Formats: sequence, structure tokens, C-alpha cells
Amino acid sequence: MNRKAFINRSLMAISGLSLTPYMKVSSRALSGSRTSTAMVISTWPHGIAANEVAWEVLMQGGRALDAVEKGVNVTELDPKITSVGYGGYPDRDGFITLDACIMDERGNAGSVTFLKHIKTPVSVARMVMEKTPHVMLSGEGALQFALANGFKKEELHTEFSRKSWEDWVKKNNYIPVNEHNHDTISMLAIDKNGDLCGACSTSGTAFKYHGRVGDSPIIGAGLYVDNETGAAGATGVGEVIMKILGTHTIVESMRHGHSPQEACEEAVQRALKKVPDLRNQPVYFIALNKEGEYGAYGTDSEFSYALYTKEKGNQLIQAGSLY
Ligand code: SD4
Repeated sequence: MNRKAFINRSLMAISGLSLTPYMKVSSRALSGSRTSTAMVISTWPHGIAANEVAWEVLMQGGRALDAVEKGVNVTELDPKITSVGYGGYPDRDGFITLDACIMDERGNAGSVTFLKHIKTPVSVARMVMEKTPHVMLSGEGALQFALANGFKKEELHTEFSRKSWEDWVKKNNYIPVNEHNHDTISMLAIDKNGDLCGACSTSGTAFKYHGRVGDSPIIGAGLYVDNETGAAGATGVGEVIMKILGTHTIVESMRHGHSPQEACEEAVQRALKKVPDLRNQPVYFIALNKEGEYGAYGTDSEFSYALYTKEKGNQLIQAGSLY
């Protein structure tokens, strides 16, 4: 066991937590909580800018649904972020294909997968949720739906994303692996009514097979919201997250009485049972419950998340990790 894992385990032992599923629920030692109503939590440092916009919506009395959509749009539209929306790394054939989903407080969900040419896929996902009898649209059908509903067909490549792809093809001989493309945005919010919503958006694994879809648009894998209990969002290697339907697992764990922190740790432990060494296949989770307690956990210490509360403002917090 390395030093970090040893320290993590020791901390858990001190706080009375065990690593077994459905552990006792008395300890809240590793989770945070807040006392006022609205809050926003999102993945990675770019969550800070996204949270700002989401918070604005909440402070104007807006729905959590509007907050997560507008917040995630910030990341999608930022060409410097190479893992979400405009300027994301392409697949191995040079196409930028996007996955996104959204869930509201009534359990409604909308999702798009393998979507090209649209800079704000999470807004298309919302439209799927609100304007169709379906949950998920994919590929060409999703694009046609977006165009028919007022979205513009746009170039998603930046000079940087194109050059990165050309360099990758030369170096890797066109063979995809699950290349780290950190920084999918998952965002969860509670509004002034105490309602929970969430959204998730990504360009997926860099230089993936053409047609590959990850966990991010899969309800219960990349995102799950249950307004009675709580919500969870994921980032990391989708192929692992899908093995355990990570975010649904977390919400169910919270339903059984576990804190968001305990539930995120349990999900990582479950992933570890399926994939004994997660060092090269990292997964990370955030969670929020109905009471405004929050938690986050991942496989390694790279993971940080952005939390906006009335008491503390917008903070970037280092999450606990397995390794
Ligand atoms: C995927 N989960 O497509 C996404 C990638 C990711 O941080 O989250 N990267 O597998």
C-alpha cells in the first residue's frame, strides 16, 4: 500500500468508517455540509467559472435546471478546455463528437450522444427532455433535431485541437487507448426551493474510436438525480464508470442512509472490485444530498471540485483519493 492509500485508510479507521459496502451511517467525518439553501458543485478547476454563472441563476431565484444548463454552457463554449464542447479533442478520425445529459427535479432526463457540430450539447439534451417523448438522441438524428430547433451548425475544431490530432496520429499510428482526457464537467445544484438538478457534458476520451460513447450521457452512469434523496456526477474513464453505473449506485447508497462522501467512496470501491488496478483507469465522483451535504472521491489525487455556497463563496477543493 502506498503512503497516500495508507493515510486515507488510517483516516477512515479513525473516523469509524470501514470500506465495506453499506457501512454504518453515523459518521459524517469526511463529508461537508452547509446551512443555507442554494448550492452548486461541479468537477475540476473549470467548475469555478461554471459555478459563477450557475450561482447567478440561483440567486435570481432561478431553477436548479437553468443553473446547471447555463453553468455547463460556460465550459462547453470555452475553446481552451480540451475535454468538453468547442475545442475538445477529436476522435481518431479527427471528428469532435460530444456527449451530454441533464436531469430535472421530477426525474425527467434528456441526453445526446455522438453529436457533432453543436457547441452546447447540454442545451440540446435539455430540449430532448422537454420537447420529445424520448430520453436520448444520437448522432445524425440528434444533430438534425438540434438544427430543427434553432441550434447552429458550427466548426468545433480550434487550431489547437486540430494540431493535437495531427500530432497524435503521427505518434500513435492511429491506435486508440483510453487516453486521459480529464475534465468532463458534471454539475449538481440545489435551488432556493430545495430542488436538485444535474448536468454533464464531455467530448469523451481523446482520440477514441469513431462512434465511441462514454458514460457521460448515460443516465445513472455519468449523472443521476433523485430529488427525494440526492444527486451524483462522474468524470474519468467511462468504460469503468459504466461497469458500476456509478452515479445511480451513489444515489442508492445515499438512499440507504450513507452520506455523499461515504457513497462516493463506496462507488470507487465497487469499481475496484471490477478493475483491480484503477491507476491507469481513473474515476472520480461528486455527490450532493437533499440536506445540502456534499462529498467527492476519486482514484487519485489529481481530482478537485468546485463548490459554491453562500457561507464560503466559490471554492476549489481537493477531493480524497484511493491512491
Ligand atoms: C468519458 N467520462 O467519455 C468521460 C471522460 C471524462 O474526465 O470524464 N473525462 O468516458
